[in-house]
Formats: sequence, C-alpha cells, structure tokens
Amino acid sequence: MKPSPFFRHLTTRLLVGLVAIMAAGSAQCEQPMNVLFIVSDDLTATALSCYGNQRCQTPNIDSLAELGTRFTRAYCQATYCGPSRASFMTGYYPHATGVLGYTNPRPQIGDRPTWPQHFRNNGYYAARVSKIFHMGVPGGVESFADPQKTNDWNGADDEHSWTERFNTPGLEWKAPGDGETLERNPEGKKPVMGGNTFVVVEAEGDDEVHADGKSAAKAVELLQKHRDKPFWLGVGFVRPHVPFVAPERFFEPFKPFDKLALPEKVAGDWDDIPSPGINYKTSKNMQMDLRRQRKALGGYYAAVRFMDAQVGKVLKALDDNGLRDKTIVIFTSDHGYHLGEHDFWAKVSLHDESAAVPLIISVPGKPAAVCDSLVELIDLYPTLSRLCGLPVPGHLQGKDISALLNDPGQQVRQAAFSVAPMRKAFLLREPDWAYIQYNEDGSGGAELFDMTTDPKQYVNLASSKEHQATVDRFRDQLSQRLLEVRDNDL
Ligand SMILES: [Ca+2]
Repeated sequence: MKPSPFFRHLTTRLLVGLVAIMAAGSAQCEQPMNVLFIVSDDLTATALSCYGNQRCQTPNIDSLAELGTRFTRAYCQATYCGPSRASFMTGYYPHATGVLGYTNPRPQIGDRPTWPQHFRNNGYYAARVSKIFHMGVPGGVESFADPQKTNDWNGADDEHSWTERFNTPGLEWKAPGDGETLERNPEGKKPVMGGNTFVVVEAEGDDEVHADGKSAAKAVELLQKHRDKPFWLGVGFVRPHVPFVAPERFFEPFKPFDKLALPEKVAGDWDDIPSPGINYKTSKNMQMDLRRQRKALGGYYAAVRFMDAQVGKVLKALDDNGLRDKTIVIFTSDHGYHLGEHDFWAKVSLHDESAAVPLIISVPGKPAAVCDSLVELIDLYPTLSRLCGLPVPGHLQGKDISALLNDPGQQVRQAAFSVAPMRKAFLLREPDWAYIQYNEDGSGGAELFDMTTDPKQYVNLASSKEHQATVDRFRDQLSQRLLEVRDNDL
C-alpha cells in the first residue's frame, strides 16, 4: 500500500524539521572559537613574574599563565619589530619574504591571506587595536594625538587583514610628569625627548592618558560589541617599548631605583664576543652610569606593570561578557630585550634575553601546563587555524603546535631559528646549545654557548677546538635551514 499524500507530506515535513534541528545543534556545537591575540612591544620574558622575575610582579599575565600553556622556549623570528611582526602575521620567515626592515609585507605575499585575514575570509570579524604590524613608537603614537592625523598613520599595517582597525593616541614622552632622558645625557642637560631613546616619565593622571590605557578601553568595548559572533581580535600594547612612561603609581614598587639589582658585570665579558655581537645599545655607548642603568631598569619594570594592568582589563572583559570558554587567548611579545646583561640594552642581539619571547596560549577546556618544547612565533598562524577548525594554508612555514596543548611533553622541532638582519646575524637555538653566526658564510664570526652550564651566555665556545665539531654541525645546519626557508611559493 502506498502512503497517502498527507502521510508523505507529514514525513517530508518531519524529515526537514529533523535536519534543521540537527543542523542547528551541530552549528551550536561547532561555534568556532574566538581568538584574542595580545602582543606587547619589546617585552622580555625575564621581566615577568610567571617567568621567574622576583622583582617585577605581573599578576594579570600570571593569571593567564595559570590557565593556559606557558612556553619556556618560544623564539621570535627576528629580534626587532618590523620583520618579527611581518613574519608571524604572514606565516613566512623574514628570509622568505625578504621583509627585513620596517615595511608592509603585502607586496611580497600578493593575495595570500595574513593570519587575521584568513580568519576574516572564513567569516570572522577581524580587528586590531593599536600596533600589530610594525608601527613607529613613540613617533606613530604621538602623531595619533593630533586628531587631524588619526587616520593617516597606520605604520606598516596591512588594511586587507582587517574588518576594522583602531589606532590609539598617546602623549608618550610629552606626558606631563617627572621625566628624565637617560641615554647619551651624562651632563643631565638634555630635555626629555622623543625617538628611540631611553627616557623615563613618571606621568601625572590616569591610565587613559596613554595609548595602552586607551587600547585596553577600546578592546573592552569591542569584546562586548562582538561577543555573539566569531572574532579575531588583536590588541597591541606599545609598552614597555621606550619611552618608559606610565602613571606614577606604577613606579612606586621599584623605588628607590638605587636599590634595584643590575645583572652581574663580568670582567672581560666582551673579549670573546665578535664585534657585530656587541649590541647596538650598551651602557658604554649610551653613556649611562650605574644610577641611570638602575633607573632604566625601574622605568622598564614600571612600563611592564602598567602594560600588565591593561592586560588585566581585557581579560576581565572576557569574563564579564561570558567569553572565557569561547575564546583562545594568546599573550606574547614581538621579541625580547636586554636589561643590562653584558651591559647590553634593548633588542637586536640574538642572546636569549632578546631572541626568546614570553608565550602563553590559553585554550578553553585544555589543562594548564608548562611546555619546554622549542616553538616559534611563526607557529601561531597554523596552530590557531587548526584549533579553530579552519583549513591550514599549505604555504605556511611554521608548524601546527596544537598537539603540545594536549601533551606538553612532546618536542616539535630540533632547533628554533631567529635572525637579526641588520647585523646579518642568525641564531639556531637547541635545548642545550645556542649558536649565533654573523654573515651567511660565517665570516663575521660566531658564538656558541652551552646553555646547560652557561645559561647567561658568558663563555663563547666557538673558537674552542674541543667544540669545533659542534660549530661545524651548526654551520651546515644553518645553511640547510636558509635553503629550506628560501624554498617557498613566493
Ligand atoms: Ca618591538
């Protein structure tokens, strides 16, 4: 007997209804995770309490580390802003794109999507607040303070990456308060000044006098506004990049500055470092006496504390909007920073203080962990694509490290790779060894450190006969690594 038309109609309606319910249920289950990417500027992991700093407490970043996976051996791909950011945003190494300076990588990558653009192409709202690609600090931030220029100054930003982008102005070194120029100012006669120079300003007023305070407020607003649909939100904090400016209360924990302990000074420390390995900023060429060095350290720490407080506001907004269990949170920096080790200051160096970065990834539902595998910032793009269920573009040069979030005991690579193009310098970092080479053919010299016995990198073993085989192995490995990096689809 054939079913009656009414019965057939009913069956069809039921089936359609059932399919709709299943589809809705599955859409609900597979609601993609949001991405909140927080990147600080010029932040060394050694300044964070969750990475062992006893003096500079960073409770908000620590709270994220307590929930997520904290990576102890994460490395940037270049030790200054421009090429580092271009690398992790595009998924290519600096020597693949040739973006070794401070430019937008779009001409090199053509129509290949950047990390947030890939998410945008897959239905995400993608936005940045402040500095994600390279942007001058303090120059760019200052120019935003002029309302006429707010939309004119996007640095080396890539507009195709974003649904929306927001620049945040700040007074930087011009902020009213107690300021001092520390660098190349031995007579104390220079005024407080702008540019890439060591200036400390204990500022009057509240957090929102400053770009990072405004960035946190904008991020809080965006999290609330976009909480119902998938988002990739990049929040760039410009501190602790110079100038070391923050509301004055953030300086209090570090006073008197004269009581701050500087890194150990070792006689003859520079004698075994090849000349391109002496950093571009040193206590000597910056003409900073011990008082100024200690104040620079205190100023940096105050800037870190201030940035940490802004991170806290953004994390609180996740909780306030019920987003914590729907959002993967990443905290990192574009590279590290020297705070007086070897009498070096700032970035560019390929020693660990400068080439290593803090990296915390918090994924809802995954256990808190500490992971010692060597990882690279270039791994973020493929890893977050995987974690959010998006296709992982085949041309990306980083690794999907998502397995480490389930099993932090795994190792994903033998050596991390970083470069300082302005020095023609290269780093291969293994768990037990750090190898630094100047010039591709090694003609500028090399440094080899046994990181198990000499983690502060005081004894360069590159010229020792005993370690010649290790140096030879690294030199070959570096040539091979550069070949691999240059073998790409660009
Ligand atoms: Ca930077």
